[in-house]
Amino acid sequence: MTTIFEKIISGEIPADIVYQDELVTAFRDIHPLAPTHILIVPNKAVATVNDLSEEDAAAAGRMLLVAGRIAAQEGIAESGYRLIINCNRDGGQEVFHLHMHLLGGRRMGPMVARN
Ligand code: DGP
Repeated sequence: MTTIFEKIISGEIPADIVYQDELVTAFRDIHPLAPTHILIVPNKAVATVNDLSEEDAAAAGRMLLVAGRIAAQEGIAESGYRLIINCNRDGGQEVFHLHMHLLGGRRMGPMVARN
């Protein structure tokens, strides 16, 4: 099933793209939860972390490298930031195209809400 992120990667629908290469694309979240809230996604449509295979290792690694580079560009590398990947229902995943949230520009608070 095609997700909105595939259309962003291909340029079919607009997004504030901050980085793109042959493996990954990064764009600003439409509903930012912090001054910097960027999504980093593999260009290949992988639904969740559960669906990653060995052939996706380069893209998965690139997501992490790009996160650090973008954090530096955004001026939050030293102050710090949080990287989040939600998976399926309990993780709170809404869009089923693997994505890493890069959040920063303010204190992020507790890692997860206590129930
Ligand atoms: P998650 O809950 O981890 O699946 O997060 C999905 C994120 O995707 C959520 O923070 C909002 C963002 N999002 C959903 N639709 C769009 C869109 O069309 N454009 C952009 N830029 N972000 C979107």
